[in-house]
Amino acid sequence: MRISSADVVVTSPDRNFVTLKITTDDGLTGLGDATLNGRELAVAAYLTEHVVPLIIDRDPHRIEDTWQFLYRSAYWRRGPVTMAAIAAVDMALWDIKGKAASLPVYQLLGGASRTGIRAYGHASGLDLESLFDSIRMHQSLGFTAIRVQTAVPGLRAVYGVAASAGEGTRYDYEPARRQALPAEEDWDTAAYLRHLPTVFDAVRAEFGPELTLLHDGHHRMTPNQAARLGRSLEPYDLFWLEDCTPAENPEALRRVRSQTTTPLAIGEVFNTAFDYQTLITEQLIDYVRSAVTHTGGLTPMKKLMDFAAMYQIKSGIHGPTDISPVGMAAALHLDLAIHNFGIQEYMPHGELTNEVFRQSFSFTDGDLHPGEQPGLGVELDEGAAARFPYERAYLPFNRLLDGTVHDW
Ligand code: KDG
Ligand code: MG
Repeated sequence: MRISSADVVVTSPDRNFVTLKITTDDGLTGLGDATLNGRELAVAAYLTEHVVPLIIDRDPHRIEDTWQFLYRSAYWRRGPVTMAAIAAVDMALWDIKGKAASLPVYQLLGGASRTGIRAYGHASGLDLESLFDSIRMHQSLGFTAIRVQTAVPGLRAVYGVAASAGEGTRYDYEPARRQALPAEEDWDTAAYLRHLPTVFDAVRAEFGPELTLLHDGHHRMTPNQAARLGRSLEPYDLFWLEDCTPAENPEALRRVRSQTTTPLAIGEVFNTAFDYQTLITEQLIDYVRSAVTHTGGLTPMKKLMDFAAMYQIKSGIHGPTDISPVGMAAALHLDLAIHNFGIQEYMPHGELTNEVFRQSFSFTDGDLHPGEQPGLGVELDEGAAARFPYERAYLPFNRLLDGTVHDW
């Protein structure tokens, strides 16, 4: 079997997605997700101009060799654009291998280690009332684990919080924000550190001790601030505190770790196992947050999770709406197969996205399952995709109250 063509499809049903479709001379097709939110066309061009010519006529079964070839032969290693492009090829080849073997990809990764994949959803609120409504809405959908993000008094627009309670209590990382320039949000760490523990206190009082709660700090704190927050949240028994400090500096987590027992998760902006080396070997984190889409695909993610397993570190694979259904399906096959699964993030996609990407994964009673279709179990409706042309969109950015640009 040989790869006969590879096409890059850019489509914007509810938001922008970049998908690689590989076709073999046997007529099998495989899909890979290459979506890099806010920089989509950079990956599309990298694939079309530099990667597609390299994979035509290769044997699609040689996944490891193709991965090493694309990673090492570029000379310029790592980076989100490169690794998203390699991930798309890798996912598409696993999809093809599964179809050729008539097996779902999780079977090729070792088979199921569990019956379902526990997922967490995103609740948010402008005040306690709307936050409680949002948590109840997620519980009614079946979620047993819920991320809690809240507005902060005095701040206009905050990461992770739906702009108004009437908006369906859903915050999205664009598409609502499709506009010429990035939207500006504002930030004040001191106000946040004062407010957040009071919100978790109220949530625990309302929902009791058993509901699994998570929180995302989205890279905004210094190590000292993060240590203080971790300590002040200890009474509320979080499943994890995510991205408490900016991810570029793994050493920052030594300080945080030594000061608090609140579990730590990091890695959604990482793109190789090397980014985790210190964090894993020094056991500075509890959960690996990488996306299969941004970390070079299933091949390196399986290795990364096996490495993490040696240090009792578990998975918490990134799954917001900017991961396409193809990237999501890849995550679910891995989640089902690995021993050290922790939890899976799940933000259901919109209706238009589900029209373009026909999926076979399911969500029942709080658990996801990738389904039993051969391969990844997602098919692209190219006719539907063509109805939604790319629209430039940016992620928001943050300014402190004095106007200084801050981490978003
Ligand atoms: O594109 C950026 C989003 O994927 C990111 O902000 C979402 O932090 C995020 C999360 O935890 O899902
Ligand atoms: Mg996050």
